Amino acid sequence: MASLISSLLVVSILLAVARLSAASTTRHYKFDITMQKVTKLCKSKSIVTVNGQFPGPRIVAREGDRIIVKVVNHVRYNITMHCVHHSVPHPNEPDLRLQLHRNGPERHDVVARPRVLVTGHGEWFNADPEAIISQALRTGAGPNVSDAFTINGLPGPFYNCSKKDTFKLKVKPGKTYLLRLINAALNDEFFFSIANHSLTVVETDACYVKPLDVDVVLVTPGQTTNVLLRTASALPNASFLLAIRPYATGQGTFDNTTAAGILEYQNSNGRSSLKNIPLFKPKLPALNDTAYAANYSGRLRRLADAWHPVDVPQAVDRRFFFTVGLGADPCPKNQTCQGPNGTKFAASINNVSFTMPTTALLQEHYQRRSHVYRADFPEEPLFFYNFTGTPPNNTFVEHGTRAVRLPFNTSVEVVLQGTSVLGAESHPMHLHGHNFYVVGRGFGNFDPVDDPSRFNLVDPVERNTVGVPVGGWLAVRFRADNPGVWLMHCHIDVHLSWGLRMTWVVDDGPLPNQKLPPPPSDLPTC
Ligand SMILES: *[C@@H]1O[C@H](CO)[C@@H](O)[C@H](O)[C@H]1NC(C)=O
Ligand SMILES: *[C@@H]1O[C@H](CO)[C@@H](O)[C@H](O)[C@H]1NC(C)=O
Ligand SMILES: *[C@@H]1O[C@H](CO)[C@@H](O)[C@H](O)[C@H]1NC(C)=O
Ligand SMILES: *[C@@H]1O[C@H](CO)[C@@H](O)[C@H](O)[C@H]1NC(C)=O
Ligand SMILES: *[C@@H]1O[C@H](CO)[C@@H](O)[C@H](O)[C@H]1NC(C)=O
Ligand SMILES: *[C@@H]1O[C@H](CO)[C@@H](O)[C@H](O)[C@H]1NC(C)=O
Ligand SMILES: *[C@@H]1O[C@H](CO)[C@@H](O)[C@H](O)[C@H]1NC(C)=O
Ligand SMILES: *[C@@H]1O[C@H](CO)[C@@H](O)[C@H](O)[C@H]1NC(C)=O
Ligand SMILES: *[C@@H]1O[C@H](CO)[C@@H](O)[C@H](O)[C@H]1NC(C)=O
Ligand SMILES: *[C@@H]1O[C@H](CO)[C@@H](O)[C@H](O)[C@H]1NC(C)=O
Ligand SMILES: *[C@@H]1O[C@H](CO)[C@@H](O)[C@H](O)[C@H]1NC(C)=O
Ligand SMILES: *[C@@H]1O[C@H](CO)[C@@H](O)[C@H](O)[C@H]1NC(C)=O
Ligand SMILES: [Cu+2]
Repeated sequence: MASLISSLLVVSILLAVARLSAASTTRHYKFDITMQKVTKLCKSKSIVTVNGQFPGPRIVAREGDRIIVKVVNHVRYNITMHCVHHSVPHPNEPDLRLQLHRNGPERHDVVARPRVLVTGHGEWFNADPEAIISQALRTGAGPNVSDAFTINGLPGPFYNCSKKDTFKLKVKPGKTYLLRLINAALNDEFFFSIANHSLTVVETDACYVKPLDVDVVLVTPGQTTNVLLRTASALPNASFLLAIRPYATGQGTFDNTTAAGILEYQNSNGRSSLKNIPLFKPKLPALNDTAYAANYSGRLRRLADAWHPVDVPQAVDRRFFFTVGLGADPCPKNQTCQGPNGTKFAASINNVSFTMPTTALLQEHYQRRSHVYRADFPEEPLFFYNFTGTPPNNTFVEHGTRAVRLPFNTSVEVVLQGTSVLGAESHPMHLHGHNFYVVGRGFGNFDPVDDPSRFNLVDPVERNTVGVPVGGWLAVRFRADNPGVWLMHCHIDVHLSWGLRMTWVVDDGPLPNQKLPPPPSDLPTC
């Protein structure tokens, strides 16, 4: 099976869901998976593409639509299709207008029809990413880092041979734009900023937040963020760089380069004012600016009012305490390993490194044949230590396909505790099938006595991917109201490959619409 890495790298399909109720339609797409020669950073190589495009094509649909995609794989790899699914509020959506209108008269006049601009951020590898991941899994070391970052597939002026490969965001003065930021990178969290322009965060992972004015946005792999960009009232005789560079917390080497695009003002005739001169650069936080990251994340609050009711579980049925972090596997006898101290890197939750079964968990669950997983995932670590202090001298992980089974509608609290085993690191944890509310966060070890009293149960940010602070913890709550089998995992692809994932099995509810639908009748049998 082709690893997630290459498919994620090149097949970033943008699914724009406009949330406007209208008669539903069926939309047909055909995807041909082909190799395509691409030249970047003075080097050419063949990459896996959808319909020859990099970044991949966009599917546009409205909520309630039926999308049928016919995928034909013409390449020699097995492919995992991964849809970077994100919702873009329709410009006429009453909800969006309402939110913006209530943000004061200054914003009132300009946002009747914000233009939606999508910027996907990713990495570029000169080498074949398949070769990189398989080398890493073989040697047990960290994978080679990327050679560049990209904005909508373009690295920009700070890289060799890339001046013409620069993303241009063309805007007009005196307008408000909705910028959709998508981190489609494998292994990098990004700071994003635009010179001389502040941004207003209005939505994270398709959930509204209280408008937050910032100069720099932090987006982890798997996260999406909508920001409003207000352009200067008059045509400035200047251009402005927009840039991404990583927020890096791990101990290994990382790609510390900067991808940039240009915010280019145009007059009403569509002509640029003065070509790129002068060009202002944004100020980005230091690569390890954890204080900024914590402050930014801590300020996000869900929009909570009569129009946007918050449904944070106030009472909790099941509490879980999960350690998330790195670990090691012994080196196989006949191999030489290049991981920590001659071992192989691994990663785990509660010291269980997830083994992906070869048969589909959802299918096994539906057919009530649970022999591929055990519903005994530990509710807490088997032994407690100073998680953010000196790590234990045995860093080996266990392996297993273990799940937590939850009755329908269970209200769940999970404390995710980062560990310092083989280096503390920020882990952007992603839950499938549900959103969660981020009710608490902090540095050091979670204190079960004092910390819960400070939980925000009023307007915590709601999302589906959130960074566990480096050397710290995070508390989330969600209601298990979506029957099925759902992975929760770190969205750093290398950590995911090393096993930093587990599964929730959510049982059916009593009502007909609370049951897992059967698989399609034409599902191939194995
Ligand atoms: C692709 O998947 C099929 C079926 O699981 C398997 O037989 C085949 O070896 C895989 N091919 C590659 C190149 O991994
Ligand atoms: C990874 O980097 C090392 C050191 O630069 C290099 O020798 C190796 O060939 C690279 N691996 C791949 C798969 O490109
Ligand atoms: C970029 O080009 C310069 C000058 O040709 C060269 O010295 C440098 O090694 C190149 N950098 C990369 C990353 O290829
Ligand atoms: C952009 O900001 C810099 C300082 O960060 C300032 O010197 C410059 O005048 C600004 N340019 C414009 C066109 O606003
Ligand atoms: C830009 O230059 C034009 C022509 O030189 C001038 O009329 C205009 O006022 C300048 N705009 C700003 C914002 O300085
Ligand atoms: C990036 O890393 C290289 C190599 O480790 C180092 O020489 C360089 O100074 C770093 N650049 C920045 C901006 O940190
Ligand atoms: C961040 O990196 C700088 C330069 O490498 C270093 O001096 C500083 O101590 C680091 N800060 C943190 C919080 O790790
Ligand atoms: C963020 O920083 C500001 C200014 O330093 C401070 O007032 C605020 O309390 C901080 N917020 C959080 C959540 O850390
Ligand atoms: C090492 O041993 C394992 C199991 O004993 C075997 O599957 C594998 O092919 C061997 N690898 C090498 C490089 O000999
Ligand atoms: C590396 O392994 C050796 C032998 O198992 C052990 O004595 C040593 O303490 C280990 N070093 C580290 C840094 O873990
Ligand atoms: C855990 O380790 C950290 C870092 O060494 C230390 O500051 C903290 O006091 C320790 N906590 C406990 C409970 O021992
Ligand atoms: C590992 O830790 C245990 C308990 O903390 C201690 O008893 C043992 O001596 C340590 N072993 C080594 C090799 O440091
Ligand atoms: Cu991680």
